Amino acid sequence: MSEFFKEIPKIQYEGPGSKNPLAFKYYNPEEMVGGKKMKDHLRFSVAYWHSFCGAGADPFGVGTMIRPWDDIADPMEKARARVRGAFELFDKLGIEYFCFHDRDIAPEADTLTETNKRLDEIVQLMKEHMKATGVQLLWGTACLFTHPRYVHGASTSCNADVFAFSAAQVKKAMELTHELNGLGYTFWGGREGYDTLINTDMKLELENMARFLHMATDYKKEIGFKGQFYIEPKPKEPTKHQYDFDAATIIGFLRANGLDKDFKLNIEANHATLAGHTPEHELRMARINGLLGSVDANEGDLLLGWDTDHLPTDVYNTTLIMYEILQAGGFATGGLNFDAKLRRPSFEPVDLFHGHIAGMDAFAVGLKAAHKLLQDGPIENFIAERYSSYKSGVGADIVNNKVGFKELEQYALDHGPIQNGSGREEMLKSIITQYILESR
Ligand code: XLS
Ligand code: CA
Ligand code: CA
Repeated sequence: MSEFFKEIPKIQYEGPGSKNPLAFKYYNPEEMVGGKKMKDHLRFSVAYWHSFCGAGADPFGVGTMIRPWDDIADPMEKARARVRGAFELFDKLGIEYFCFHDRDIAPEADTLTETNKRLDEIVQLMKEHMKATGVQLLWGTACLFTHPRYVHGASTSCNADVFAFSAAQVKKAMELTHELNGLGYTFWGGREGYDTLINTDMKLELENMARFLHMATDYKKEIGFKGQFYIEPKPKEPTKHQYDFDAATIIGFLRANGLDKDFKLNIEANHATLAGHTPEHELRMARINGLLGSVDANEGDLLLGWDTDHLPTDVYNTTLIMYEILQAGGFATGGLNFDAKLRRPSFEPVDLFHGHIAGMDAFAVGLKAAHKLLQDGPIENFIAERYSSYKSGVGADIVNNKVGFKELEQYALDHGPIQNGSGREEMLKSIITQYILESR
């Protein structure tokens, strides 16, 4: 199956001693970690948009990426070639899931009818490849942000015609996802936000966003789509203020609008840092609220203030991400979707492989370290001890709701000086470093 990436062999696990850049050093798909195969813990997915469509353009220059289908002029012929190229890459990397936006897989035509026809054709082609390879769709989504009609947003647009068109587009994208047995469907609020409040009816926009999600939930039931709905937080970019700012904001929004039973969160690492949080903060917030669904596995560049979507290589991050995933009991429908792109100067096809190998190895290290940390329990034991004052005495009375301000005042009056213990952050970080280095 070497049509496009002819020079690239199937990527094998060669172990930490290998010097072969086109081999895994740590990701060993069949290796058992805590009774489960590494590949089943990690559930890697490729993002169609970055890997097969993104050209590497930036505000100062045109695209640089060289892709094997570049010379194909006809847009539908190119779309078909991309499908074949995508499945070749999945096979060579041993990746079993992928994600796409409707517009990634088939170019928009002049009319909605013609656009949908194009989508149907590509989806049939994908279906054949999925059947032949066993690769699954982790989630589908609709691109409600590229076309100029979405200049003011989609479900939060000031223009009702745009709301209607967005509904039509999401309806079709849900049908396609259903047709492909997608495990999930993601709502990322592309331009659902605002640039300035002096031209914005924030109340109506938020109400319309909730209406839109209710319509989607109704339609999901109507067509019998059993996949998981996700909302993906992001604080800014493209609009200055995105309504789905962060996990806490979305959880509040879902609950306020009676939608929390129908959605989980898709947490993207780079979006977390844009919101002023760590990825593990966002995952923890979702987890403790029972809403952790899936992960867009990438990382930002902390020296830059925008969504750089790097392939993840920081093993400290991957460890803390996997720590949250394992504590949530692992992925149910979700996975680690590499919503990540190559740097503009990394423009050769082989870089797609180097980038994914780097991300997969980094998550393999993170998985093993996180698993061992949870097995041995140095962090959980420390936390349990740190909060042990709530296990008995006045602490137990507080958490069992047995006391109020008057009883607590009496307690404070009756007791001597307060003694606190150290938080031991440095000691704990040193333990994590040790686990990362030793768990390889
Ligand atoms: C953009 C988002 C987007 C979603 C899917 O920043 O990450 O790619 O994941 O629409
Ligand atoms: Ca994303
Ligand atoms: Ca991003």
